[in-house]
Amino acid sequence: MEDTIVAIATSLAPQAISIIKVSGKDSIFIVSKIFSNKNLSHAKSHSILYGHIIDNNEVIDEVLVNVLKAPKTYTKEDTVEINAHGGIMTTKKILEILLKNGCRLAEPGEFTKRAFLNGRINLLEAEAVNDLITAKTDAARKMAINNVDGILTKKIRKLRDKMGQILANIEVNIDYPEYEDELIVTEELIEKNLKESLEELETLVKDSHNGKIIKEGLDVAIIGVPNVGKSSILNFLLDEEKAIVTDIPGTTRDIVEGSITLNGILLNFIDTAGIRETNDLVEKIGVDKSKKMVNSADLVLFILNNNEKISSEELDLIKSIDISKLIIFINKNDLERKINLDMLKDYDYVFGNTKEVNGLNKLKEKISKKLDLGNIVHNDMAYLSNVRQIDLINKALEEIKSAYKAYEDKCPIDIIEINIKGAWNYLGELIGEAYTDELVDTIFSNFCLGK
Ligand SMILES: Nc1nc2c(ncn2[C@@H]2O[C@H](COP(=O)(O)OP(=O)(O)OP(=O)(O)O)[C@@H](O)[C@H]2O)c(=O)[nH]1
Ligand SMILES: [Mg+2]
Repeated sequence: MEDTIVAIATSLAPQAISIIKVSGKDSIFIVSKIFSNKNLSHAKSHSILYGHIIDNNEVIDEVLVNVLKAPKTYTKEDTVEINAHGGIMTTKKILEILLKNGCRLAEPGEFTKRAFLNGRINLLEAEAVNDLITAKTDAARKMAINNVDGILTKKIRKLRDKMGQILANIEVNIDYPEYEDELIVTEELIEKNLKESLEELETLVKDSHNGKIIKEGLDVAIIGVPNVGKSSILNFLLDEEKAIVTDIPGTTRDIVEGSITLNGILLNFIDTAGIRETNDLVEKIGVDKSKKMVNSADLVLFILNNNEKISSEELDLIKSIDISKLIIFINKNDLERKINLDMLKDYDYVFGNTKEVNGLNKLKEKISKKLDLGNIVHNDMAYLSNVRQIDLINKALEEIKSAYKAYEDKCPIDIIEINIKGAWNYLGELIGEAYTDELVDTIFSNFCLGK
């Protein structure tokens, strides 16, 4: 935190403008050393100055410099942003000169890490900054900006305060047992606040499941025996000739992936090798991968051929798939129906072919329904979404469940207190009220350089 750090904030490519960011106590002093115009310490905060970057009397670039004085900056430190002509060589050269003049190269995410350590943002908001940068869909972007803006933090803080209120009351009770009135108030408060906390935590856990889906999307595996049209379906869904299609069974050997957005959610379709017994080593590896995909995918599209009877191998495969994540698509319905539908009487299925949109649109509707995609994206989404957050909120929920049970079982108040304190601590960890250096390093190392 003592060092003045520098990084290229824009990508290294030929582009209109590139920005080199400097933050730390010496940033204004260091940039002044290489700036032609004037001593930047006299510049007004949040002003833009025109001039040149000079190194050993050589003009390196014509630039605009933003001077941002602490504390109203991203990091809460003095910050200077150099807007240079966007060439790769120019940008690298300015970075090199700044390093030579006393800056240290920033680590990934170090600017945001400083914003957190200097108390401008909390851990949830910092994580949301990264989510915003890496958002792959509009819904993911919306959720991230809501979290950057602190909507989620407010929810968590309010809930934590509620627990804090009970804890304070219990303390008074333990310290001054002679105040009987206080005991009655405490019991009423525990009952009410615990119930509310329980409900709110349950909603947060449920929503976090959606948060994860919005951020990461869902995997949909396309499974079936060879030649039923799996790769044709992938290409049709993606509207792109991504996978090779031939009439030779066993064409697809390795997995082929591509994604589309449906109801605002990113669906990652995975085309797989047709499953069959084979002595071909390469195909065998592909078939093993297909089988693994059945287990790891969020949804399985099992493809059958309308023009052929269902084999016992196909039926065994269908039976092995968890029905809650199974959709059966009977492809090639432009050809004569030879499929024995009586074998599918326990299942729901959709007909279609890859020559016309009708059936495949029905398939998309079915996918959307099965995954309940229509109910995931809202305008006011502010959900927990990463593993760390989901783990902590689940732990807090468990503590409050135990506290509520202890209350119902009429356990001594200090037993209940232990559980509430546990939940209160987990929520503190969630927003970064309590943290370890290791955790902070891990979180920010996932950021990109210059953020
Ligand atoms: N008539 C008809 N032919 C289709 C349809 N869909 C695919 N085909 C044909 O079926 C053959 C196999 O298609 P693929 O998409 O390669 O089948 P696959 O399931 O990926 O096959 P493998 O990769 O070998 O497992 C090709 O000749 C396609 O043109 C369809 O809806 N109707
Ligand atoms: Mg294929």
